[in-house]
Amino acid sequence: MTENADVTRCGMVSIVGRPNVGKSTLMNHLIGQKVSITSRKPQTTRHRIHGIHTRDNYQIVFADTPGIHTGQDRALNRAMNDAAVSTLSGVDVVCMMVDGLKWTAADEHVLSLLPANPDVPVLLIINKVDSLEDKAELLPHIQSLSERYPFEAVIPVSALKEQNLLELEKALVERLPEGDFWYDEDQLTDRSLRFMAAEIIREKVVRQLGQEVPHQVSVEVELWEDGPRVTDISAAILVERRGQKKILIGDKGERIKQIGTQAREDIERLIERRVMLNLWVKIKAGWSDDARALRSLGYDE
Ligand code: GDP
Ligand code: K
Ligand code: MG
Repeated sequence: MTENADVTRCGMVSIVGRPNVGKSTLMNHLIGQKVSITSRKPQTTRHRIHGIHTRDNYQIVFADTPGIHTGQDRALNRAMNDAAVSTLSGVDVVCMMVDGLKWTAADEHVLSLLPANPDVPVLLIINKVDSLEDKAELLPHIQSLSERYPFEAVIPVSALKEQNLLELEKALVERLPEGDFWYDEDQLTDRSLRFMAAEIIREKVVRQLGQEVPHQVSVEVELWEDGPRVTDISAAILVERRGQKKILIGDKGERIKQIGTQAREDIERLIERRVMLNLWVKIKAGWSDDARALRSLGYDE
């Protein structure tokens, strides 16, 4: 296989599975201890945390699902449901992880949450192969699970003993889209999420306007405040000219309102919190200081 050194790949991978199959262990061993320490802080469980694994020409962003580890109480099913469903959308690859040859009702439940007609690759990771008593049983097990769901690939690993992790990485990377890295190469986890929020807003601007406003549009998140119930975000959409600003705002602010609504919905999905999004349009060139808050978009309390 010849690799073009200039091509980079970057995308998001979510790993779903019942508690204790080894999801966190895999993240730790791929990314490093720092992420696991960070993600164990209780306050981080409110947000989706991303673990970032960067090599020369690829960056795998793992979507961690803290909600899936919430213990044995009656809320477990619901928590698993919520966490799994939220990480099944908007990612590039989905992995279901199981523990060796074990198959429980909770595994069955996770399997039932996988999309019937997946539009992204779904892989099966069979973890803890180091502790298998009878390795001959692995193949029939893989075959029977493959009959249950159209997994694109089945990859046996040991997260703890770091067995077959390179093959897993390879399987993930080849399914990621080509693109620039989202994060700095030395960043292990994403705490601010500002960059992705800005990208979401920019995406909505571009989608709303098509060719009318060329790509000089940039977005700057100016304020991000996590309140007890709502995250307050103010962002400036920076354009070159007064005419572009007018187009962006639209008739009676209709366009900027739509951009704000769409962006807010996506940001809420990303950070799993309610968001009050305040958008401004500013002219980059700087001769005008008439930027002002156009609308305050968000939930009515
Ligand atoms: P999670 O709940 O899915 O995040 O599971 P954890 O990562 O917390 O792992 C649960 C338990 O399984 C821990 O005691 C791990 O040490 C153990 N474990 C994880 N991966 C492996 C593995 O590859 N082999 C073995 N033998 N144990 C593992
Ligand atoms: K655990
Ligand atoms: Mg865990």
